[in-house]
Amino acid sequence: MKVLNASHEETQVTTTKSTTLGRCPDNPPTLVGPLHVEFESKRTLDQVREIISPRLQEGGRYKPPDCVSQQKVAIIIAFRNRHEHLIHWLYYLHPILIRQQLDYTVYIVNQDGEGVFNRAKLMNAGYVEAMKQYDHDCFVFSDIDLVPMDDRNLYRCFDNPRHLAVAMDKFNFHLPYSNFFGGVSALSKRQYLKINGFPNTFWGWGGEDDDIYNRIVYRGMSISRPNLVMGKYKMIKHKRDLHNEPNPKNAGKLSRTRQTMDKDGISSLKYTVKEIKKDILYTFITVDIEAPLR
Ligand code: UD2
Ligand code: MN
Repeated sequence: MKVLNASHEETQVTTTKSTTLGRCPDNPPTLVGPLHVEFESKRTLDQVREIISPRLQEGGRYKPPDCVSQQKVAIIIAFRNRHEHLIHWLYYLHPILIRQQLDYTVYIVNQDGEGVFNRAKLMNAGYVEAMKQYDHDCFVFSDIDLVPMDDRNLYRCFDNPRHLAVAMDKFNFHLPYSNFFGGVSALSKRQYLKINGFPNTFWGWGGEDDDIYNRIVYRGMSISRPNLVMGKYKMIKHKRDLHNEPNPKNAGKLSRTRQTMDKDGISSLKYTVKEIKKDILYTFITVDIEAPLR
């Protein structure tokens, strides 16, 4: 047998290393459990960049260096004019998601213009745009103002659609009602397509989360949830935003989800991408979703 020269040896070593990477374990070993969460006003985006960016790839992407993740997760956040909340979210979530050993990317889906806000339609646009960037098979849909207080609450997909934000401080760390599906949820690509995605027609505040819940039940799936200890969340205190008033029409639509869900969803989605910016901490996608002015 020939003795290998130095460079050949090096190639051998890297090849062996990349082929022997095992699957990441079901229970990530580096989790710490309950977390202290405090929304300090002096935090800046540059500080967060300095702390977190050495571990990330452009666009807010991470892959564990020592194992192969079982899912490729897209974190999708509906957004407009909440830059301070974005700082806190990134500060807390990146380290948590890294400890969870996820292969993940953060997508901030920014609604262009001054029209009425539409959380669910933005999430649909986020799904389509994320799929153009990477072969994601799991989607975590989150509010920008919700930070988990326990890193055992895993941001990945389960056998059924998962509701993660089960115990928020603003609801006294309980589910406000048993069908509640708001805040943070996770659906695999298969689960998301099975319900034709989210509704596009819930303009303004309220109802879209209940419509999604209905879709899941009507397609014969159930809801998976963490317990009330691991599912604790802190919401950044805020007032209702401009152009996101509670819409009284939304509640009325909920009795018709069964009839509307096949027509209103990912199958009927229309929007235009205005800009895609890749920051080291996130991919920022600005979309025109044809919002009516109020
Ligand atoms: C609740 C639900 C939320 C959704 C909403 C009804 C909780 C914690 N969350 O949120 O999931 O069902 O009711 O629509 O109970 N946003 C912006 N800019 C805006 C308006 C909204 O970025 O101008 C985004 C942002 O990610 C925000 C989310 O939409 O967190 C939900 O809006 P919200 O925080 O005003 O509503 P909230 O807390 O009542
Ligand atoms: Mn909120």
